[in-house]
Amino acid sequence: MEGWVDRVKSMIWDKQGECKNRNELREIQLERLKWTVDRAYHNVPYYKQAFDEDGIKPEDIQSLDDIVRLPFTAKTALRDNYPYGMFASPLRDIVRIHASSGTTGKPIVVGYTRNDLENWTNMVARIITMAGVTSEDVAQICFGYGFFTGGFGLHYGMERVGATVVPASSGNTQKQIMLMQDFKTTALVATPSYALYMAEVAKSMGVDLKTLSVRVGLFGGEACTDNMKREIEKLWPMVATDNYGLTEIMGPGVAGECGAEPGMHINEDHVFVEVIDPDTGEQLDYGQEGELVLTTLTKEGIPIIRYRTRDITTLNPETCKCGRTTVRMAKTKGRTDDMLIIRGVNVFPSQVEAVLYNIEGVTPHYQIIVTRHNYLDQMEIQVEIRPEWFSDNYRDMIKIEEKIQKGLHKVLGIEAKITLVAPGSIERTTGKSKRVVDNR
Ligand code: DLL
Repeated sequence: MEGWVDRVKSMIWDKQGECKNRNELREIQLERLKWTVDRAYHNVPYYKQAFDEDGIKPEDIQSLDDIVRLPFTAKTALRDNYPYGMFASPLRDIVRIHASSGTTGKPIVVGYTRNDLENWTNMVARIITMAGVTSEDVAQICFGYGFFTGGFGLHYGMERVGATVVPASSGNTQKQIMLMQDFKTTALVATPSYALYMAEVAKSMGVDLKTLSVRVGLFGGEACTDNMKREIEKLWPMVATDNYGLTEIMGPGVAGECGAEPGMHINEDHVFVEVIDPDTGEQLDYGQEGELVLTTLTKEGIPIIRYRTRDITTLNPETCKCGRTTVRMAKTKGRTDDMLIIRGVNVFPSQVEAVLYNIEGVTPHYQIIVTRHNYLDQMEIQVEIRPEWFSDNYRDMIKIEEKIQKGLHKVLGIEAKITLVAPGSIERTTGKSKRVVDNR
């Protein structure tokens, strides 16, 4: 154990940045916060108007606690100011654009200056090192390259660490498996649901995953729950690590797991972190569950103040065994906008998932379908049965359905219709999975 902790401690990309004394870190944060606020106020008309409406001036920020006086930024601000309205730098200084499509309307657009790209690359390099990847690794990046920040973000971080990058992008799954065999890939970068799908495809190709060289997975872009992690580690010969980020703030590189203790270290010298009560907007203490709110501290292209991520988590400020002093965020419970209200009960897809994972015979592939009949919400959960459990015996199937129903009732206190579906019938994704279809 001691040897292992020493090994983890030696895997720090930027000791100065990641293991700072917290008082020193707070001083740097304050200086950077003042710079950010000033930049936003004087260069982004949206922020000038928002500050003026609240009667606040950049000079009012004299301590980190003053941040609560600043207005929140919501996704709509970026959407309403499409495409360049939130930029604080002239386009001639912007060297890269990324965007997040969302489901409706115009995408949100973000721009990076050269310095932003440099910082981003270092932030991702830290997370990659935390996960245990080094210049000895061959990293296959199966995130989409393009507007999505996943592909390019991990790509540049991996290069900085010195890993051999295989920019495979997403899709063409059989070829991905072939590349992994031939290139002796040791690090897989993907969404966790894509790793599960890849395992199925490998099986159908007759490839035994245990014969591959993949030893570590860097998963992000969507939740990698503890259950998903266990399932992936059962199927693949790898340790699955989680990392978190979002386009509005930067992309991947906001936070990542070191493996020494639970939680994802937040790159706090670049991002100021708060958790708030999503209903009242009040800042919560460490350890209390609420919505993650992030403020960029070094971004030139598009500074963002108090961004409401909608992701639900808790923060832990204790120094980690790995030696890093940065605050850790817990795996997210879900998004406030993913939360379903079914007949008044709050339901997160992650709660449904946790029940399913504990029932023998079902797969992690499921979808929640919500409808409304006679003013009453109905929740149906379609879940795939494992091929070896798939049977014509009606009774066997009913037994599994009842088990799921009971499990859900225990956790959520509501009734759901369970529909077992044939193996392979729920749509697979090479990117982020879609768990909920709300037809209300
Ligand atoms: O998903 C950035 C990213 C790419 C992070 C690759 C990590 C790896 P967006 O497409 O803007 O950006 O989506 C951001 O995805 O607010 C969360 O709801 C969710 N998300 C991202 N990573 C995680 C994670 C990228 N590790 C939104 N756990 C965020 C849970 C995650 N949710």
